[in-house]
Amino acid sequence: VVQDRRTAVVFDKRLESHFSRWNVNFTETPHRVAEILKRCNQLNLLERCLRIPVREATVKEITTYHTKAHLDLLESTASMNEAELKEISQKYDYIYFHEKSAENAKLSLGGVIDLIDAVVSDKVRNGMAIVRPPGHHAMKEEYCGYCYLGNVSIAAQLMLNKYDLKRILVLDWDVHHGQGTQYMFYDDPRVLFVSIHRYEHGREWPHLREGDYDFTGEGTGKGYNINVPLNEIGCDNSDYLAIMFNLLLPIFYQFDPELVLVSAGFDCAIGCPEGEMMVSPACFAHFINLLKPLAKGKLALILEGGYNLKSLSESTALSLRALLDDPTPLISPIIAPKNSVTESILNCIKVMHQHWSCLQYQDFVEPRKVRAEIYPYQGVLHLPPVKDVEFYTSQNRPKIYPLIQDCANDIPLHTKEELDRMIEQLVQNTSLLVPKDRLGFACENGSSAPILGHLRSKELWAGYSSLQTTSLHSGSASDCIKTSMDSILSNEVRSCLCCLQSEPQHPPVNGKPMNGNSHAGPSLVNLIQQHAIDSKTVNRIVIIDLCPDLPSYQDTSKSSSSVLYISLRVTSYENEEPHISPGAVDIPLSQAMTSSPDFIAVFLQIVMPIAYEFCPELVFFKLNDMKTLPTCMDKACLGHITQQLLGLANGRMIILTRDAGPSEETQGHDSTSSGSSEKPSSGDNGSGESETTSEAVETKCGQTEAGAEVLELLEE
Ligand code: X5A
Ligand code: ZN
Repeated sequence: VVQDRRTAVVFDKRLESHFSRWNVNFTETPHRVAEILKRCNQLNLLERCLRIPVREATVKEITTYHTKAHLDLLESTASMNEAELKEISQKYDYIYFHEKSAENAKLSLGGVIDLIDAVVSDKVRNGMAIVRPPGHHAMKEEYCGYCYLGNVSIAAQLMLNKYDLKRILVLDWDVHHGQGTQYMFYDDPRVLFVSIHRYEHGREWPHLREGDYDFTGEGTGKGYNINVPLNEIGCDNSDYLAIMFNLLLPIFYQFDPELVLVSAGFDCAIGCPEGEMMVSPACFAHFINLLKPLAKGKLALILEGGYNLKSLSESTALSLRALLDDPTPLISPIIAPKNSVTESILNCIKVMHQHWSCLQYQDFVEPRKVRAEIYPYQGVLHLPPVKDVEFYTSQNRPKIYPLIQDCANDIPLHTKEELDRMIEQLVQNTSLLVPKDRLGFACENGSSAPILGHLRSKELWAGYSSLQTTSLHSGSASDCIKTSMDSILSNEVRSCLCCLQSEPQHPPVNGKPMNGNSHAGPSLVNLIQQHAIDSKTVNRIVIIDLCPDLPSYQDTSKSSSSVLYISLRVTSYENEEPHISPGAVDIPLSQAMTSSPDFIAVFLQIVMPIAYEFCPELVFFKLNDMKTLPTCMDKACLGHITQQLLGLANGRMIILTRDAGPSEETQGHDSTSSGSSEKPSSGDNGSGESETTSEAVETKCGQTEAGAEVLELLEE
């Protein structure tokens, strides 16, 4: 039942008992989980979650990956004295043994398994395991890199077995290559393993050749192992989001997983001495927001690394908040990724495009070149092979130094003090007030629009006790838009559904009103822009228009940096030039584009980076109705991109839609909607626009369902 599904957490005091006796400064310490829990409690997050207890994993579970000898040896350390513990620790790469290590590892794994099982079996919606020791470096018969047992690899295998899953996505954003997980599923197409890691052409631990981008899986698993090597330190939000938008998310949406597991190491976060990367804590909430529509929201985060206590705890807390559907905190506008990151993305596309057709979407955008700077990857298929680099082997691998010294040789980008100050600032930002969880409705002529009745009749709101709706008083169409803006900007509601009966504002083309409509009022863009200026409360607004009424939209009025208009439209004109003006981006799509993954790829690779660069304070999402949407979009697709857009502007969004009554009445020929649509209404199968809208609204509300789940509700 919908209302019972919530966010689960796993944590336990007992997981704070093992540590390195002979190096008290060892980075993998009990303070890590203690600090995380402290921060989560400060933000009152744990009380909103369902706690799942830890328990020791069984022999049977552990030996789904590891050998019995591996387990026996681990267990034998429980009764060793300090000298013995120290001696055996030295045989492994970055491993210490404590008499509690075996217990901690088994409890941690048991908790992870139960958490993921609860997510798969629908007992909870999503969850996070705040556990240690981590697991992604543990191999079949080798402890490695603070890991003893493969938490994620074993849990994933158990889910494949128990529930006969066909597709699990494992995203490993820990800053180190998750080789333990990679080895486990290297030839298994049911598990798409993706690791983004500090690599530096093999100079970074664990120095494995197989951490590079050209290790793509083998046998039937070819194409299902993706390594994104980061070849320099200092990678930040822009670099990581470029990797997500341009490479990974399109593949994830095409893969269409049934379960998403994240090996969530926060050692790529700013200030971590191991990673020396610069991802801000709030950025993890954005990653999660972008992953949430997948797998009907079945998403579990498993803690791996993260060694700057302040940024670790903040990043983890904000991740948990994202799982709980709090509004996504704003991040600074993104910029172009570093050259080395662009090179890695291109190399990944080069080896992946034959496996993933979404990476060939270039064929569907007409003309081929939308705009040079937003479309930098055209040369991708003709890249020269990367130069051969020397990799470390177990023979010539550098000597193992105490951890802190491990990165002391590198020239830091910032001093420790500078980093600490930056983190402090970021932490303060996230404590700022977030908008209320309330949805406003504005309907043209204030009618109780059929669309609302339709939403209610489908019991879409059942179980969403926290959903607060407000009917906003409004009259004309332009009134509706202004009222919606006002109530969002005054924090009365977070987002709005704006139902119009017609398209009141036709943007003039070359100064002339369109569609034979004598209405010569201001264009939609101008109306929004003028109201933003009048209200003085918003600087940047983005309008995403999925159904521009005009064959070639061009706002000839004065352009403004305060409003960015992005339109996507299907065109039959092979060589039509896109219309680019400072305030508008027009993306013509070829009619050859027929599938949602392709559309989503275009959306992710073009619209999302531009929007994240623009950094709006308010988002307009113009859908109108199903008939005027690109036919390649199915309804789930609409829910997915709505959810993606919610990462912007703290979730402040106005959906502009047309209300033409419930679907029963709109079946067959429909004369109530805009006469300007020239597209055939094929592919709509009579489901009508109301359903489209309700799904989008549902997703937009950030309530307990992802878009795809709602779609199921709708389809009964
Ligand atoms: C889980 C994890 C890191 C080992 C680093 C060794 N392990 N330099 O982050
Ligand atoms: Zn790590």
